[in-house]
Amino acid sequence: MHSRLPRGPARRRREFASPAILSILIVLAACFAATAARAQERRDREPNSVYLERRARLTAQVDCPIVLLGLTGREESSQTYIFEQEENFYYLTGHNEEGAGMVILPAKSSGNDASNSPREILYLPAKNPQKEKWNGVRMSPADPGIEARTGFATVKLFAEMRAAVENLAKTYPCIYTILPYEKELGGYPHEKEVVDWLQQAAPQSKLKDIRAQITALRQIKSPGEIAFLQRAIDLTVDSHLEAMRMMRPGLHEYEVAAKIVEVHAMGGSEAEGYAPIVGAGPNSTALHYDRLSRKIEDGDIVVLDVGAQYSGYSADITRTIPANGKFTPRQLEVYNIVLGAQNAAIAAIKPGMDLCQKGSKSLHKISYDYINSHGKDLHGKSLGQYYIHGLGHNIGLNVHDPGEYCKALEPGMVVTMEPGIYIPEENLGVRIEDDVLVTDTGYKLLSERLPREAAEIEKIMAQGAAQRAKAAKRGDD
Ligand SMILES: [Mn+2]
Repeated sequence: MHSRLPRGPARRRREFASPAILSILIVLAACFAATAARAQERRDREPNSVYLERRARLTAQVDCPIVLLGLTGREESSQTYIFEQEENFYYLTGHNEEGAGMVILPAKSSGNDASNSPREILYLPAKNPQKEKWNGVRMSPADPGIEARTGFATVKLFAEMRAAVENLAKTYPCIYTILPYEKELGGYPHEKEVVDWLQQAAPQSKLKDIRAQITALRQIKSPGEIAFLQRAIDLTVDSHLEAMRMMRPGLHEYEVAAKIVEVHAMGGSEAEGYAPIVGAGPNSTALHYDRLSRKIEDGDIVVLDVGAQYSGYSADITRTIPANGKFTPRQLEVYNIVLGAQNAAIAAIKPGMDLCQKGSKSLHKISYDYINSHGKDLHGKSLGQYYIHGLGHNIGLNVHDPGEYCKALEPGMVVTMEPGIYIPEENLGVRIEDDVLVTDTGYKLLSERLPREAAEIEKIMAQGAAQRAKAAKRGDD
């Protein structure tokens, strides 16, 4: 499950000043500069040739220029905001700094544009030594070797981008960009601002949406992306194992979450893919439980849904474990139904199957039918009604990467498999979630190292308890 919360539009930075507070602002200016958003330092990125090839695959599909803008870094005023590039822009450039833009021309020339005009231009902010004293060095068009660093044959000042778009509008009847997915608030504020900017620069051009073409590319992972995902998954497996070893009644949910984040960060993860979910007892039945405040009690079942981010890519793995190290008979019964449903769905993964809720290719239906035909609730009713979400989704630069649920799976896609049963009446929620690469003939379970069998989980928890007892005894000596 688990979503990265959308960046709050309500927290958009507003810039205004009245004369009365101007002097205060001047005094405080240094403080504001010091607390400006910092850019997320990603551990690694793919070679420039990979981003270049993605752009080439896009420009081969269009007959008009593609114009995209990255995020500005001013989307939020929160003190804890860390700049992360807009995902589609990052996917096509690997550029993770503020205030960039890009114009790429269609591969098939319309015949009107001068053949010697650059086909790809990256626009970057001018060098600002004053700002760099606070925030560190940023790339700029004047940097020696900037073309080789960015992988763009032409790199220009962002201030020149608008005139370039105005010129393109004289040659081409249309411009491709990412249109807001809903008319009013969708994609707010970034996508709406880009469209407003384009409409002002090129009022006569028809704007066309390039989102579907980029999404189609993003769904098939490159070898580099799979390596980053595997690293994120491995860190997340490590944190789950650590959580299993430390879990016991008396801990608070936030203590377990803190350990998970520590394991991720110490292993090189630059951020959490999403806010960690640790839900004990009744909280196990809330899909996106986010308070982390409960003191974990003897007899609780605990849902742990966490994912490290590595080089921009997020894992998404869930385990459900007994707080005291031993599943009750009822917890075990429901746990094994979810595990059986997950195993049935995973076994059926191959190209051609899909994540649609219905149909003969539906993996979801396989998991639902399993759950609905095993076990009962307290009233003798089937359990299908307690399986209240989809089976899985794509992961990638976003923990909920874009993708069509009813589109056939293809080799190179990486999806989650996460059936669940949530029975509030019994304070019993169980979700098991793993990350799977679709291959030519079937699948590869990327999170295989993390045990799913109840007995194996209990064994790891018992080892953790024994280690704690030993450490406590040493402390007594
Ligand atoms: Mn998920």
